[in-house]
Amino acid sequence: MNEQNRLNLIVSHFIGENENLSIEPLGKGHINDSFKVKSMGKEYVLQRINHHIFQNVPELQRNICRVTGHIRNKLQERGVADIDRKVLTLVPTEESALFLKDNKGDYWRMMDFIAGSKSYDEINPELAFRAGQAFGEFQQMLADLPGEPLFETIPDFHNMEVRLHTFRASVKANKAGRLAQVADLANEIELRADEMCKAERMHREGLLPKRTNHCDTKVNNILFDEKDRVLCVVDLDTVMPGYVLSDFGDFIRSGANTGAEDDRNLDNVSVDLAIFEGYAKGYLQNAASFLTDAEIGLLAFGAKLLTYMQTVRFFTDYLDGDTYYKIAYPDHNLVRTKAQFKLLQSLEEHFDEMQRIVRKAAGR
Ligand code: GN1
Ligand code: MG
Repeated sequence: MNEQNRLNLIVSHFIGENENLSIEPLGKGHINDSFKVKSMGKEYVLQRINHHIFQNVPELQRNICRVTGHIRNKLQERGVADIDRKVLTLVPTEESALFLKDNKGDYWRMMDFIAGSKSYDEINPELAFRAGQAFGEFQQMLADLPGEPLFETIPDFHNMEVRLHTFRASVKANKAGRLAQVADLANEIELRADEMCKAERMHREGLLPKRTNHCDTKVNNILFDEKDRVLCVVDLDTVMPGYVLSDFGDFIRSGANTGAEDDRNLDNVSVDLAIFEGYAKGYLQNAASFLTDAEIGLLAFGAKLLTYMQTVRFFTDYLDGDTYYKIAYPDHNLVRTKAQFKLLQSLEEHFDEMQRIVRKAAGR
């Protein structure tokens, strides 16, 4: 069976047999494969879930179902209009399952495509402000999620101590034989390791709580409408308990970079403080009411932490021989590592300014 027929067949398990189906690749995610499906005037997103990374797909999908159900209820209570564009809607299979496992062992899910939506890889300060409001509100809405804590879809996902442990094991194993040319960079990672494990230490001392976080607040995981108003937060695979530093820091890492995540030209890469300020103001407008002083005091550090963590993650994958992230060319993970490290250096340079911006936006 060719790939197109295979996709058609998979889609039919969710929405039935269909003559006039169009299925096209969608988006730039590094992990799952996404497709836009059009059928009888309706649009959907079909995704092949990377089950090597998300190893418990039933629990993953149950998380998403709980999260979207809870948000939907909140929006209904508030009398919000146009709810179907403000929260994701999963499409079950014809057997009412939240995913399909095919005969090749691949896992699939479908959801409604949010009509008239778009995302950005680069934004301006005003849109960063709106994205900040949206992620602050997202955390706020999930603060009273009933029932047991969400399942950790990737154990220790944003645990810096564990990430460093894995990194060191990869350095030691040097599986792809790539270490010699990047030894200086490995040294730079070690120089910062102790500082970057601060959040884990503070958590153990009871000084930093875990809350329900999105854990992938990449700038392109927020959808805007035709007038650039925020519609919806997407990519809910990693919603789980974590530190708010994650949701603050990962947006800065991805949205407040004057260059690209994988820029070869390091001169392009630096922190854009106007975007930093926009996001901080928007986020704190909604989150200042529930954040502790300690959390607010750590937000700027969160930007460094998530950028450092991403440097370590790309670096680890490069040393392992590219087994985790999709790559477009052989040294892609090294290019990403260097670009993230350059951003980290810029964040370090501007740290005092970032602290001032956060303090002013929080009003404390
Ligand atoms: C991955 O799926 P995507 O591209 O939104 C990764 C994030 C990284 C990001 C780096 C499950 O996100 O944690 O920050 O790449 N997702 C997972 O761009 O590892
Ligand atoms: Mg993602």
